[in-house]
Amino acid sequence: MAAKIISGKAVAQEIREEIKKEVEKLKEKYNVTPGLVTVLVGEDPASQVYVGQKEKTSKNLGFYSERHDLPATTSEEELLSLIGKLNKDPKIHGILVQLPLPKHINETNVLYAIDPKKDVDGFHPVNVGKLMIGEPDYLPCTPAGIQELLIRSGTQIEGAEVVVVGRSNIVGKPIANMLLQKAPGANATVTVCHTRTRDIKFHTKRADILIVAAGRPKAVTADMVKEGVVVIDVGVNRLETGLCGDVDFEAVKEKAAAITPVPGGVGPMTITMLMKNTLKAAKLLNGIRE
Ligand code: L34
Repeated sequence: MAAKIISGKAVAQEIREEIKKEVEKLKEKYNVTPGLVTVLVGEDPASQVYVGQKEKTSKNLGFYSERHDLPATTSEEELLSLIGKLNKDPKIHGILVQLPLPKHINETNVLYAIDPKKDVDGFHPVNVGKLMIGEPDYLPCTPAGIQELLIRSGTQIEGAEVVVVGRSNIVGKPIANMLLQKAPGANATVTVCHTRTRDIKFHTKRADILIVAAGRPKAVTADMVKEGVVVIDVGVNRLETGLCGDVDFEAVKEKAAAITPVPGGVGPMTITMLMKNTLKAAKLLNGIRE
């Protein structure tokens, strides 16, 4: 039996409609317009695509939107100084500095510099810590998108065996943490595999839910999954033949109960969760509680 395809694109659209209505209400009732600034350093083509989508989506939702494209030669000091200004700008509720940054800039310093209240990526150590103890303000966008996809596709998360492949700070570590919380849409048993895992297949074969953020095409093949698994493919690999994920989609979909495609899976959800966080930031910074 072939899998149900979980369309991140469709779910993202549904959530964007919800956000749009809330933005209108915020404007009418409180005269507040959510403001998002994107900062891109350098000319990485993939980053340009993602930042472009973030800017476009924020405009479509009626946000105030600002974009700073800085040359690859920008110094860390210059970037930190820009962030300092954005931290103080009352029009701006969310600050997004697209990663990766050029090698001469220390990423940790930059993430520390963003006001945690405006950290709509959820990457500041304060927000990472709050997530860890189950008191998050801002969930990181890709993991939040994954959880939302699981919930809205009707996947049983509670008590499930979740296996995460990849341990990055952006995806693997936070999604593992989120799904093991004692909370609705979580309460799973979570295993995290990585490059030093002795026998990956041993773990992936046991998964009810398999989340793959390995950064490598066909990191997960059909022999590595059990019948009826739900597969979330977080990978975005640019091959000569086009975009593909980290999962051998064609073969795995014959065994899975449900699977996300690439493109049109997790990617659009990442963008949408950024919008959701920016809306939340606009409320938090203005003391609006609804
Ligand atoms: N600060 N840096 C920061 N925040 C983030 O949340 C990100 N990420 C990751 C890279 N750096 C970041 C993103 O935005 C990855 N990422 C991201 C965002 C969107 C998409 C993929 C990755 C996306 O929309 N993908 C489309 C295909 C787009 C294309 O044609 O390339 C998809 O349908 O999967």
